Amino acid sequence: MTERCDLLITNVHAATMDPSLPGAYGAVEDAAVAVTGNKIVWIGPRRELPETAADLVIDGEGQWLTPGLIDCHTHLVYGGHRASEFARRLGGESYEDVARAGGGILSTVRATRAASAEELYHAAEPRLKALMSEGVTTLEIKSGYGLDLDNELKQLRVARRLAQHYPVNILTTCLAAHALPPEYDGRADEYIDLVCNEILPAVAREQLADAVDMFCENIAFSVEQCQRVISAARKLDLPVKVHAEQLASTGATKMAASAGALSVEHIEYITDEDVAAMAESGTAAVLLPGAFYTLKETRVPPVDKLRAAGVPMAISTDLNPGSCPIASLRLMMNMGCNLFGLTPAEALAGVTRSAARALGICCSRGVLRPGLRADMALWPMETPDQLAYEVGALKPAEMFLGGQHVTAG
Ligand code: DI6
Ligand code: FE
Repeated sequence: MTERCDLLITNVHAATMDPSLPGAYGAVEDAAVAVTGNKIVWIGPRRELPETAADLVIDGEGQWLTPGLIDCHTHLVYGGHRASEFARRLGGESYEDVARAGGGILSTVRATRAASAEELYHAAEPRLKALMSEGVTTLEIKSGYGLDLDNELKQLRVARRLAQHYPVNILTTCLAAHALPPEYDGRADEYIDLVCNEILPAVAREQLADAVDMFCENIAFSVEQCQRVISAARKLDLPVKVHAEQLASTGATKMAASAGALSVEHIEYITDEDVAAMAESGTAAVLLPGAFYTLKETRVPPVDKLRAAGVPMAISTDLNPGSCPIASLRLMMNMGCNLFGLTPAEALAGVTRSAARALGICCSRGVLRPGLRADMALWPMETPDQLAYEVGALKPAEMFLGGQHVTAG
């Protein structure tokens, strides 16, 4: 009997990233992929494909097909820029010095509050297009530059609006506990009350966030304050993620893991015990080499230990105006290898399978396998190692979102 499907891609090599297949890429050479609706229905060696009729057949011309890339940690909706701070840091001031002097995140809060939703939307578009042009089919966008009810809602609505207008999946995260707004100076606990009792419930009512994040750091919120945010998120049935131990060891990772967080992010300063806690709870590590590079950090996250413990390691841009104004996930893959010691295959897993884990969407995305979404990128390359090795010129020849052809960026 002849099978039928909507889209059939043949004559491709597939880097499925399926861990149940052999090899670091779960590669299937000379493969075929059948798609019906928005899902993959068959994938395997072309010679094993059952007789199949398709509405559209694409000859992949021997190129490589990968899952669409996933940027699982961005702050890409914001007002203004911080070029002057870049110059100050080059002159010797640290990120913390600038933050404590009222610059840093708070400078972007002022610009984001002053911007209209329309202005934020237009400022975000080129950043989104830059990511999409490199094969990104799913990304996360955090709030955290509003720091009051109206402005947090404004940022999240802009993120949702981008998702309506661009062929890309966007998950949104409420990061109201990002920094202490100036009007709450000296009253951090009261600001956390506002986050827990007003901002998060309002965000949940409007279904504006898919998760809740917080900045647990000496220059931001304490472990106890973050625990309160996590409890509030739990009551609203929202999963949590934590910016943890980027600048110092604080205990944030252990707390987040024991609270069942989806991911902890940055984690340059985590200990062996923290790694064990993450392995135990299934919390993913999100590595952000662009922030490490921009801030000229020297302490690298313990990649060998995370690998040995089997903790999924995602890689992301952290795209933001302060610690990583770099809209290139492919450059982050390269930095993940060169700066943190990942292999090229781990770098690709970091922006596909493990990034899906960090977002809580691994049942639908991040791997090429029957039953999962047909979000895919086709690359003119000879080996998937090229994705971490080359930056700038290698772009996807074709991209598919839920089985539909999309024009990159
Ligand atoms: N960690 C980061 O890397 C970003 N936020 C955070 O909590 C930086 C945000 C910024 O500097 O604007
Ligand atoms: Fe961040």
